[in-house]
Amino acid sequence: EEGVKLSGEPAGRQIWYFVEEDEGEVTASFDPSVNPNASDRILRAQRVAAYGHPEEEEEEEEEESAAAGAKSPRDALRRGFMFYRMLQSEDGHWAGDYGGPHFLSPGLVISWYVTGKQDRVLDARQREAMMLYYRNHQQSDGGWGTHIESPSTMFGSTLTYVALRLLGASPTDETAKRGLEFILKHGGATYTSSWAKFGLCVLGVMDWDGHESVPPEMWLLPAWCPFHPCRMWCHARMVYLPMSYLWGKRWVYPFAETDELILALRRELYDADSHVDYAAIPWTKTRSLVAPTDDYSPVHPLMRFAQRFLSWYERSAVLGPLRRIARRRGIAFAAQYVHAEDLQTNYVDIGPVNKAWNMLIAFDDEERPDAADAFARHALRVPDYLWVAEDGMKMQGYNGSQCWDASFAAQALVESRLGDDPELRECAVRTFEFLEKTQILSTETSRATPAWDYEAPENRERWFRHASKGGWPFSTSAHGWPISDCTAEGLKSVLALSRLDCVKDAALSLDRLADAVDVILALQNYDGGWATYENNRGYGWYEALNPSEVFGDIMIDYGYVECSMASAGALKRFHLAYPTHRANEIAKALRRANAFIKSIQRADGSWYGSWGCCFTYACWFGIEGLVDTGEDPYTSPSIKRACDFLLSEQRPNGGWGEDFTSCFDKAYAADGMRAYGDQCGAAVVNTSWALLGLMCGRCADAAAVQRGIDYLKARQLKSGDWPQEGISGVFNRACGITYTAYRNVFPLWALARYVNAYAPSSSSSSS
Ligand code: LAN
Repeated sequence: EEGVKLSGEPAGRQIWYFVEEDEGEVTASFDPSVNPNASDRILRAQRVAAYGHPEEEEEEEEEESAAAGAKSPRDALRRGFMFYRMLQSEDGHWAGDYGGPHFLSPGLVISWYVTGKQDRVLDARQREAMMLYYRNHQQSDGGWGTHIESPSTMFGSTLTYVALRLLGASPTDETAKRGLEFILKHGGATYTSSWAKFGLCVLGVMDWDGHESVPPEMWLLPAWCPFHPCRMWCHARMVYLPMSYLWGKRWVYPFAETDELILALRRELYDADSHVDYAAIPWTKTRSLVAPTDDYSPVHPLMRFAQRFLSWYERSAVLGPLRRIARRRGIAFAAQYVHAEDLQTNYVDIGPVNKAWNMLIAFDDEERPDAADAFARHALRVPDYLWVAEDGMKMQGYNGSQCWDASFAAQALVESRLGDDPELRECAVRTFEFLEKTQILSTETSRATPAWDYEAPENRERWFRHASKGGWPFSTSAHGWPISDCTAEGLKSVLALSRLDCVKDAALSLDRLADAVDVILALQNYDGGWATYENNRGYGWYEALNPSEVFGDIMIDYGYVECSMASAGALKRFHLAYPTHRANEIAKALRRANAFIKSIQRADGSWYGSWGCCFTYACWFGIEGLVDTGEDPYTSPSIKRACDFLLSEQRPNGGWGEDFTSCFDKAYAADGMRAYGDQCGAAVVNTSWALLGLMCGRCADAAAVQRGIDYLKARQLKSGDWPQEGISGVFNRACGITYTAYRNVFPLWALARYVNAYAPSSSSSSS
């Protein structure tokens, strides 16, 4: 874009460009019934080719694998790293598919459509590849799920159908026809869930009367008020923010009344025979409708009451003049807040949902200081969210998982003791360089947002932000929102890498490490646990006000076993390296963390995983968290119970497997992975988590651990890669999300731990 530049991007930006020769690589032959998880074949093939993987080596490998039975864990480990290093980008991060949810790209498509279908937002190639993705993921009942492994929901289906039509599919198109059949069979679009209704209202295919109130006045409440949205979990807050602006204005696509496609959708979405008169639909009565397929968190009676109160407030004549003034001021505040979020994140925005709506606001709001180029800047950041795999082009759940994945790769590499190996040294150095560049620095030195002083206390307070300086983000420093466990894993990683000879001299200064420690210590909650981005600011009863229907536990930032283990572990490792810095506070923090982690252990010895699938993930965090906070693995009853739980779930073939339904149902889905794992229902990622936990807990059943390790070896592909099985990430209880790096980093890490820490006999057998 002429004249418009994004501010500095030190590392990690992932963008797909169309190159003529690649045509045809994204194919319609993808079969979701075999496995809806694409395995990132396009990227991986390109990286391996770019690395110049020599043909001879392939042959050598063939020979080697002929003697597969003799392959030791150490060989599997080396082979795995030799493969994984080829996927590393020049700047040190590992790119990968972070897709999974089906409700994200339709928001972007709606935003593209209502802002005038500009190619700079989505060009023809991207639109075509998106259509292919929708076609590839249509299920046998004609619908689409909330995410790739979910049964069809109205949330996924309505949004995808509308996006498909906006991108050019005709109503007689086979995919569109079957999609619409699903929607109508489930009652028509009035039965879709609230976030989908929002998109339909913006587009002009649902009346705003069919949408519950999202009053922007809520931002004007005093901050002490328990209902002030600053207490919400930041992701919910940042979604309801642009929603409040657009709802407050009852923003509708300006050409809705004359656009043929919009008029056609109004006829299609509600009734099979087009008998329903769109104008005659009793919208205020359809507001609260939702199909049973979508109703994961039924709206609580308290929220229903609040919604009725708000709709009375909306109609009240007496309150009219007051409401109009408050509305105007509320919208003005929301507009400024959206602008601040754009600046703080370099127009990336915290996530894909607010990205689409903030972009629309940048288009609409002519009063903001950057009005001249705000939309152009937003458009430049759209590709950051788009990813291409063999199933087509998708919008990712974030602008990538760069920092998170790199920190696991780093720790696995150090634990493997291969970091100084001549063949892996460069990989270690690059990983360190990436992590160094990705730490969020002070405003003056930040390479992310030089123009915006987000660290200034007045800005932080005004926009309800926690301190950023010293933190690490999940993706890139341009994104800039630090997270407790990303900061912690970042800190653990740079500390670990700094022990390598090849990194030692570049190690970070104590100042920078101490800044990270400050961020982590400040994020510990009164109960001793750590939440995700911020301290716990709200109350448990807030959940009764969750209006989303499809998601659970989104209203406040809770304490999680994952964030708590990571944060405590980082403090512990920092303390070992710098025993005098904030020593008393760290000791106290670790004691409180220990009590918190124990307090959330379940009766069966397990922990529930909120961000990975599921109990195997959380048990690893739980056990490691207890060990890091001082528990002796040989004597701790809590650790023994956790190990016993894991052992009781081991499959006969030595592996472990559970899938997304564990998270959804909050009960171990022992048969889950049968669909996309192996025939016994085991899978490499779950197996690795279970093994990491068991080995950290010094599990006495060495034979069980050995069988798990044999399983990982047996599942390794000749190339050194592992197969892509079921979806391994999750959020908000009800949505799966893809982590393509997990199938490499976790088996590698488990093998590394086995070889160097758990199985003394194999570690003595040379290197
Ligand atoms: C993420 C990704 C990272 C993840 C971990 C760091 C792994 C976790 O330990 C803490 C929670 C966090 C930060 C997390 C929270 C929820 C996110 C942001 C996501 C799963 C990525 C996408 C998701 C976001 C909410 C998706 C957009 C959808 C909405 C409902 C707003």
